[in-house]
Amino acid sequence: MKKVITYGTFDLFHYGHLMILERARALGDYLVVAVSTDEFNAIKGKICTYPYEHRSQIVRALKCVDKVIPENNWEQKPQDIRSNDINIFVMGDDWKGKFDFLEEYCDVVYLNRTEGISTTEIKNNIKEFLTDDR
Ligand code: C2G
Repeated sequence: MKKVITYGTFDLFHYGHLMILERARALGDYLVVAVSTDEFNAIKGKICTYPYEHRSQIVRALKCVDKVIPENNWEQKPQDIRSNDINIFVMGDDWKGKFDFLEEYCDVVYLNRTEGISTTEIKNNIKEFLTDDR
């Protein structure tokens, strides 16, 4: 069984998130997704709209996701890879090169991001919509 892992915040879940998760899952037979906790997002400098409980529940509900674990810090990846018997680590290519050190533990694959959508763009679109209304 080829096991894949990927990490992310997955706030305001959107098509780009779905694409990376489905494409990550398609590289193997089992997908583990580590969802950033609210505390870790504070360290990443990200303020989430949805709390961890909701973000992880949405990810867990996807057909392509087999297991969800919390991402509490930057340092847990090697341990996650070992304890989940991971064969492939996947991230979007905005992270290209940043996780090459994990090649000591498993294959590292960067998949190209889905263009034209991001949590930030969604927030900006809503802001524009609301100001247009006034
Ligand atoms: N993504 C994508 N296309 C988009 C937006 C996001 O492929 N249009 C991918 C990102 O490249 C990432 C995943 O979706 O692989 C999750 O993105 P975020 O929720 O923004 O996660 P991030 O803040 O990058 O956290 O330790 C790693 C971090 O937890 C990653």
